[in-house]
Amino acid sequence: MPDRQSRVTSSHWGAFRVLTENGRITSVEPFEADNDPSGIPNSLPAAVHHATRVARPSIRRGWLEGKNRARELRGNDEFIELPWDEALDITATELVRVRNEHGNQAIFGGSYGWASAGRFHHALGQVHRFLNCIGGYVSSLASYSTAGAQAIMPHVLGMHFLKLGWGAQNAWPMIAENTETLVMFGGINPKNSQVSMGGVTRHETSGWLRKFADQGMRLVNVSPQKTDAYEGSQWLPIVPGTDTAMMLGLAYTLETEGLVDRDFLERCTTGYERFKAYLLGETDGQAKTVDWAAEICEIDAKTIREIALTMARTRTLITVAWSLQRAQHGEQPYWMATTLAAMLGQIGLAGGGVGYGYGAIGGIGVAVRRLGGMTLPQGTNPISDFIPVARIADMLLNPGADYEFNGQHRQYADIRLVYWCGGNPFHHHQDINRFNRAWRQPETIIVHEPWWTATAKRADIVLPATTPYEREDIGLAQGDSFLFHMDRLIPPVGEARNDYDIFAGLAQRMDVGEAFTEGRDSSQWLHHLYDQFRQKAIADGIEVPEFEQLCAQNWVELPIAGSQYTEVPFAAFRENPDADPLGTPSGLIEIFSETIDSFGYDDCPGHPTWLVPEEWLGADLAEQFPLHLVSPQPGDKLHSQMECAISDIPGARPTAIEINIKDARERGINDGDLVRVFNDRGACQARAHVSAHIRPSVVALPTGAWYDPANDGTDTQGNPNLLTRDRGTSRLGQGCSAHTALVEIALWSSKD
Ligand SMILES: Nc1nc2c(c(=O)[nH]1)N[C@H]1C(S)=C(S)[C@@H](COP(=O)(O)OP(=O)(O)OC[C@H]3O[C@@H](n4cnc5c(=O)[nH]c(N)nc54)[C@H](O)[C@@H]3O)O[C@H]1N2
Ligand SMILES: Nc1nc2c(c(=O)[nH]1)N[C@H]1C(S)=C(S)[C@@H](COP(=O)(O)OP(=O)(O)OC[C@H]3O[C@@H](n4cnc5c(=O)[nH]c(N)nc54)[C@H](O)[C@@H]3O)O[C@H]1N2
Ligand SMILES: [Mo]
Repeated sequence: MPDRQSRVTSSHWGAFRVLTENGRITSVEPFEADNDPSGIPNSLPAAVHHATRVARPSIRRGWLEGKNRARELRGNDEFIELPWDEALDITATELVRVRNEHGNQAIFGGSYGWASAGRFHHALGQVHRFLNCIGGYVSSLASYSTAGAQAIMPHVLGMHFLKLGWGAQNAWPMIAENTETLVMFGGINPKNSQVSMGGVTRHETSGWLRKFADQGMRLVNVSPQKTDAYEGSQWLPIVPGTDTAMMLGLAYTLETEGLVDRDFLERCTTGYERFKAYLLGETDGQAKTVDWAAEICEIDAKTIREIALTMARTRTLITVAWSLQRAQHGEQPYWMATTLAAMLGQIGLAGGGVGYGYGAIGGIGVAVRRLGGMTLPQGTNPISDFIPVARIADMLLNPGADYEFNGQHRQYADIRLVYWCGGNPFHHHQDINRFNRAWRQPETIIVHEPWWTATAKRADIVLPATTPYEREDIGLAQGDSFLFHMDRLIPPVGEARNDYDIFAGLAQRMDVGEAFTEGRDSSQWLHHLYDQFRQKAIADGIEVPEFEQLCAQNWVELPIAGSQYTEVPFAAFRENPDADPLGTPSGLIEIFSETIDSFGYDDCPGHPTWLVPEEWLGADLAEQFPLHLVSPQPGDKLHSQMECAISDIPGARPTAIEINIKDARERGINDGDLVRVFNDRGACQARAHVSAHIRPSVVALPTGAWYDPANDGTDTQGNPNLLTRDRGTSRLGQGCSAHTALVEIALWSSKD
């Protein structure tokens, strides 16, 4: 490795140039082809060489020596550092013990998390392949991001939500050319589009929104936060959790003012009449008038009516952020938005209809042909049991308990060993105090991590993993036209090993070495997978350089940014629904679903419905906890990644919580004050950011802090998940419902 190097690499937040000197990363620079580069990688040099890197394999003393593994000491114990061979022997022996005594169905390997970009060294692919080789594991289904949507949308539009999100949306250029009115529920926040799974090289979202504003498109931002959309947008500061009510008010206007596209409803949808009976109040005695909606969502009735009229008279695209479905009954605004778009009759027209997740990640809306990925085969899992991903604490706390999920009656497994590689559940899971109790249940917890995160600190066996800069890989993402050779830029920090090499060492000790490696080391795998990908791309008519050539060039742009991917979504279906049916039982858009209705769920009935959440500003609980907490994604990083570097910045922690001027004044809070945020579930510290850009009675505390509790359990870093609710969105989706939470805030006093 030369002393000084400058090389482009890829990451979830885009490509950037890394400068190294004497085996250390000294600085980063933007990638030349990116007009709007993310600032996230600026933390990298400090983070990669940070004191919080896990230097050596570490095993918790109480687990090694204590009675009953001293599980209650997790998080308050010391770690003993061991040589790799010894640590791997102990880990393999423990896996064999659990497998023999309890079977593979006692191993939870869902291991949710974003890990790092890079096609081969993707931690989740690695752990799943390994666990499949040793007989399987209980897995997890769907994501924290979109579990509610993933459950509801196949019933409504007949396709997997990810396929819908990536493939059946209006691309940005089509919106620019055709859309006149863009109504954004939850906004389209360029802050979030800095990242995309596997990478996003050209950050386009801000540029498109600016263009939309400049060309005079009407932009409506329906969100508790003004900053969720481009500054020129009309801001409708909605009460969180009430979008379905507002959409019903819009729908009522369309229905009662003769603005519904009957022809579209008749040809392309089923069940409108049953929904209409509800809309007009025939089934429940409550017409969903604009006044009714205004009372709930606190957007005035006149505005709702005016927007409905504009939507009907202009080419309108309704967009819905992913955040709306990370809430109790999160399936409803998703279903209702499709229903509203169907009533407008613009689904299948260029720049019209409904779209999901614009701005949530940078790859959505980009006009790029989707290529098949380059992925390590995971094998098959002999264990069919799974949980909806966000139900992990429920499972660990209630082995054997019954639960419902999307029409299935299921039971939670009895988990004895948890294996986590590439995620940080003590950052991402809701109600951390409850999660702490759940985390005490398993006999053994194994974690691979580059850093001593809150999760690593609470594990029994911690195996230090490399970061992408310490290994060679290929960068390639859906919705991105660039291909990168990601060179190994520095030697492994401390004794860190690649996840692949760790698993190969364990597999060999468990007599499945050959099955796991197939005789290849990581470099051979990389060439092998790359060659497969290249052959397939060439067969599809796309030129891709040979490995060595890519290596020499560092990166190439593939010729896949193309006009053929600006097809109008649902156009063929709209043209002839019989010839081109959707994958729903009726082949049509299901405004009423017989399937969902047959499940008999009162938290997700047969058509879109306003269901009153347990926690919202209209709840009785709001007397005690009068502020609605939203916990959006952090603008300065990806989740909890590289938090160590951010938390070193003076004043950066605890995290800033945005609070309206009026709410701050009522509590004697000034900008910059240290505050305590609390409810019945827990408490954290935060730093007040007093602002006019958030509606009164709502506060926003971004995710991403490394949970670090004081003696009384109050988190000192500002992790919102001390306060969030750990319940499924509904029995249908069982997704994460983090955005449904009421809290109170007080000035911090030393007594606290
Ligand atoms: N309150 C609230 N909570 C939320 C959300 C919310 O909106 N509100 N959003 C939820 C959502 S949508 C998500 S996606 C989750 C995100 O939650 P996570 O995906 O768990 O968050 P990350 O910080 O990305 O965790 C990835 C971890 O993998 C580690 N890692 C990186 N590279 C490697 C590697 O190569 N090998 C190994 N072994 N480890 C590696 C990183 O150091 C990091 O600790 O949070 C969820 N939590
Ligand atoms: N910089 C950065 N970008 C990221 C990530 C990151 O960690 N950092 N994480 C990525 C991941 S994993 C995901 S899943 C996506 C998530 O993408 P989203 O789910 O779209 O993002 P959030 O930031 O959770 O929420 C967006 C906005 O929704 C608003 N909101 C909350 N509740 C409601 C409501 O009830 N009604 C309305 N109308 N608005 C509401 C909030 O004000 C919030 O600012 O972001 C991705 N992008
Ligand atoms: Mo996510």
